[in-house]
Amino acid sequence: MPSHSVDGFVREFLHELNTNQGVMLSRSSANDQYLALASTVKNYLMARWLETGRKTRDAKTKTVGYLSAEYLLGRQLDNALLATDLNEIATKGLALCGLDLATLREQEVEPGLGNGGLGRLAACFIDSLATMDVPCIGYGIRYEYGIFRQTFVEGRQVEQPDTWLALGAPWEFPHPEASVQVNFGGHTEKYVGADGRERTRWVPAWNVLGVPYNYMVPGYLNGRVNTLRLWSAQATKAFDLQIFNSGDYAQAVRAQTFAENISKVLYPEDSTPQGKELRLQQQYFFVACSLRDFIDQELEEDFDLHNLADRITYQLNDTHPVIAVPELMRLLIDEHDFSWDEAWEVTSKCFDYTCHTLLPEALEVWPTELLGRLLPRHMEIIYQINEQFLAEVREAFPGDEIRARRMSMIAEFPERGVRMAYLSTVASSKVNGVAELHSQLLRDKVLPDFSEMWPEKFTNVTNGVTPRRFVKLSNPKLSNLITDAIGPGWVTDLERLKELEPYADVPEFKVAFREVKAANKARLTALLKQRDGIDLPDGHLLDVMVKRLHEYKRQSLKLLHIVSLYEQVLSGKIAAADVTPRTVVFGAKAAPGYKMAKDTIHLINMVAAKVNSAPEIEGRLKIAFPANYNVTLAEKLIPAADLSEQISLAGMEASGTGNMKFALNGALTIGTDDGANVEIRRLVGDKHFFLFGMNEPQVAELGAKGYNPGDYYESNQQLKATLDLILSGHFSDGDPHLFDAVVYNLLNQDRFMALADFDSYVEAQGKVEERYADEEAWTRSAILNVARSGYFSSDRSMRDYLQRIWHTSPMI
Ligand code: 26V
Repeated sequence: MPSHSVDGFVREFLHELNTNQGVMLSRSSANDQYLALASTVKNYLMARWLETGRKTRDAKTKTVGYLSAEYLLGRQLDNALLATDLNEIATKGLALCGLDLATLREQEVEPGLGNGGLGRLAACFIDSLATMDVPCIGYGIRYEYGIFRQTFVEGRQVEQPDTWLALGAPWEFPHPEASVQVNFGGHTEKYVGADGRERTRWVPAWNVLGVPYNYMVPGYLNGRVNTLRLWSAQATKAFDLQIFNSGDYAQAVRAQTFAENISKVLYPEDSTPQGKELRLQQQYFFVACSLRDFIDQELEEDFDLHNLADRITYQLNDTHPVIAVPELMRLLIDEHDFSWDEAWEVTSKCFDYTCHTLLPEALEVWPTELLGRLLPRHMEIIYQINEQFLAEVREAFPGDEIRARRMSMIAEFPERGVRMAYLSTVASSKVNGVAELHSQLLRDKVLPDFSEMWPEKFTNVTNGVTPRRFVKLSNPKLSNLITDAIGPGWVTDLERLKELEPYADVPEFKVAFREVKAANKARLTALLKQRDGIDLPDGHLLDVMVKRLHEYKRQSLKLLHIVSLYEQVLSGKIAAADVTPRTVVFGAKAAPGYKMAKDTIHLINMVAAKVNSAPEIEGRLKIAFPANYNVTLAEKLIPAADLSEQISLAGMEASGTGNMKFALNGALTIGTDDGANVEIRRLVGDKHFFLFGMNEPQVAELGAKGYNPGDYYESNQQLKATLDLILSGHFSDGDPHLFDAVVYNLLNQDRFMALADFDSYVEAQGKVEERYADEEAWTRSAILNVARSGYFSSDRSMRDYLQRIWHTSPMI
């Protein structure tokens, strides 16, 4: 390992600059310098990485195989510097070279290989496992283009490709020599083996290569470096041969492109599965590579696969990787001569499933026509698993044929399709939701028959977030304040934040806490100015709603609140001087095909243009909507926030993880009784959380009774005035119909009951303003939010999975 000294660091850095980038310092670009710096830091991690691999292989313990189609990693450099404790040395060393670490950091384009919560959770989990010294391999896809870059053109979202690899990819280690072949299409044949047993042979029609790219996953100051292995698709030799033989060069090159398309781009939809063939190809591609990789590369050559479950436990991050189940069956039966029962015995011990949603339309169902065409052998195996499972159902519930049909993995309407959540549930040892309420609703509403049949299969693991990235790295000033008060142990033992509780009543601490918040706001102000040309006013309550744009998350409710305040000032119902100075920050990407979400973004931007320049408001209300919300921006935004908006319709947000990040950074939450909000409120205390709106049973009741949003419009004058102002064309340059789709959707349908919760929301915002006016009381609440949120560390989530699901433990 290079030496932990400034001199040693400088030597290493200049060496990398000269030999890797091939430039001398005086001629190097900022990108050269960033790439050399990344290589330098990697060198410090290398020995630990190799040693981790050796140690884990030798110990022959159980590894966690985290299977996820998404990893929303965020920038790597800072995290690597933190894990190696090199920040200070790097700062000094670079300064000796006349360079500034902060400038080089800005060069990095974050790997945005995920859509939102689910992908970010995967990134937090692998960070925690490394920090807790648990062997884990994260498996996924190396998308050439991650989540699109969002820009606004005249207030409308426009998507640009995310070219995260364009300027070099210093964090990855490709291993083409360890490529894996993946087959697709064709048909199956029956034949009789040498032992007289009937066998099946899959005769595929085409194949691609999966090339593994390894990424380091460093634990925090503990010497462990786990691996994230992402697969990239490449054409196989067969394609090259075609080029050689067929003479149709152009056709052959097109075929090559076809193969490489598989890992080309992340699908930006995260709620309505499009049933696209390419997406199914992606899912099978990375899962087939990952299973083969573990067996071939990680296990001893003579390992008896009957004992596979002793060495790996696969976690299915939603249903996206569940095709791994029939794939493992196929490997064991067709390639390793297992009987069906032997194969099922092993397979059913290897998988556990996490569900991340409750929206019925987000549950994946693959048409049998498509699945059968792309993966004929897997389709057969799924039918057979289903048959075996339905026999079990009939035995457990004799005569209840309706139930058996309900529980079938094969849906008959609107077309024949495989219900991937059912397959996941049947094949898994444990099924978990991601917050207490969500797990309960999963049992009661999504999978009631299954939880009745196997009550012990269902469990909850409440999500968490990594305190390394989302406190220590993103909020260094708060981190120092905490460490000064209670010592540094909290970074890996977040429940110790409890020790801060008494400080909520210590005047000097409260002053220092406010200074931290003010400094974080100043940092954000500078960033938004430079990044987006946005001016954040001083002294405002900073009210932040950042998350994917979805109707169920109700960005429209937040918008109605702003428009309502604005309308009251315009119409003279309240004086501008009586409005609490407030800046609302939105950050949100909409799926490119999600019209309502895109219209909502447009509306927010149009309202912003009007409100921000209205002289009547006297600068007391401001909307900021920086484009392209991502992990990098979150790290600056969250530490600056006063108020965290978590306002989904109760029963819709599985957990939320942004809510946890805000609380840990000293923002107060205004939120519904939904997802992990329930647990946040219970832990931080009622008084320090602004609850509003219907709870889940009330939502269900109103839905059953028949919800009519028009009633709320007619009976609530302020709500009416607010919607009428939008309908008048006030925000749409006089075109009164521009936002008809959004407004009439609220008035006529309002599936997520924003109008029903409007009054209660506005009332709760009143309480926010009251508390904010009392600086001491607000600070006290904010400190208590930090002190009482230690439970939401992803280290705790990982401990729960280890004990209750994976039955394994850290390496000693
Ligand atoms: C679903 C789909 C559906 C098919 C099209 C592609 C696609 C891609 C991703 C997803 C997953 C969406 C589910 C999701 O992200 N759920 C979020 O998971 C978070 C972590 O558990 C949780 O905090 C959020 O409440 C939940 O919405």
